Amino acid sequence: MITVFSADHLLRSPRTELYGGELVRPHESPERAQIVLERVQTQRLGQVIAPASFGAAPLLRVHDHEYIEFLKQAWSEWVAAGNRGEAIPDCWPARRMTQRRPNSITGKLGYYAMASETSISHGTWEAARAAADVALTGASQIKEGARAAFALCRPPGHHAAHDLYGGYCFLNNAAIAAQYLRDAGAARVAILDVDFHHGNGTQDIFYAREDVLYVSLHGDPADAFPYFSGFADETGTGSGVGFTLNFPLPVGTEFKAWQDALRAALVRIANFRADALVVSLGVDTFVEDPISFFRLQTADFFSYGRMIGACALPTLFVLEGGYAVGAIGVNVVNVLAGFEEA
Ligand code: Q9C
Ligand code: ZN
Repeated sequence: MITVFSADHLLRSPRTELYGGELVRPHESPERAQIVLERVQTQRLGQVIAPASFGAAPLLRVHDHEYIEFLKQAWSEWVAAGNRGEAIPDCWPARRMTQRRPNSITGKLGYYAMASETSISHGTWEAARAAADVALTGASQIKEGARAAFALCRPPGHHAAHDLYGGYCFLNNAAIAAQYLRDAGAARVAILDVDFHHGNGTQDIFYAREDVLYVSLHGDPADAFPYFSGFADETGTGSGVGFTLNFPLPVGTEFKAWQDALRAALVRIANFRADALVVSLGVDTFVEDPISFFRLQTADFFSYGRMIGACALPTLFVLEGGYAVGAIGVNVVNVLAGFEEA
């Protein structure tokens, strides 16, 4: 399958992540993408192409206009305000407070952030925009009839909601791609999210819709980030009821139990009769992942790639998380190779 990759991901290179009460070197690092790219090349998965530029329109199909303007301006406003570190929110519109948008950049960070680990730094917007173009270029391959494509996106996207960033995400690459496929004529698009974390952003964007099915397997939010989204009783709203399906799974989940949930997820996707499938592909389900608590082994990624391939749907893979950097390339490409073998 074709891989879409942009070296502009390198523009996203913050120095800090707020973690355990310290500012540490970010888990979501540039070397992640470089290692996945190298593995794609050494395993000869297929051609690697650069993205085309799709402009603002497909971003605005999914995200709020003022939110996009905020992302574009945030770093320069932060610097202009005289701050010396990276941009981190420290105040939120919490329960019973107003939801009015502040003027000050510090206020705006709190207004638009769903978490504070994700520092905004020089180049963040440019890298996020490039990642969305990578996903859109992958989607355009599907539109042109490819069986599959791999969007090697960085930064990731599934925590980014209509007007929220956080969880290392700014633009929801998978959601932007799914909406693009709808606009290109696919009547129904399914999104399968196998990242360890619940894709609160993707769920949010499609929560009231029956034309885009969102199905996710993830660490139980009672115990795992994003904590406030991803419970089994979140099933959609309005005409979207029944078109969100969450499988929260406990601490220490092994492949056998994870695979049972995947089987159930794939049954729902088959019944939905999707015209295309978008996979939010995070490999932070790996046993050695430093911030997660599932126990998948390297060979398991190949096995479940084959299960996804057996669905026989045009499939766009969009890279999300995975922080065991030494294994990220092998695990990601195992999913893709398993898919191709099905
Ligand atoms: N103690 C993605 O995988 N912090 N984002 C978790 C764990 C945020 C993960 C802290 C993790 C975000 C795309
Ligand atoms: Zn994740």
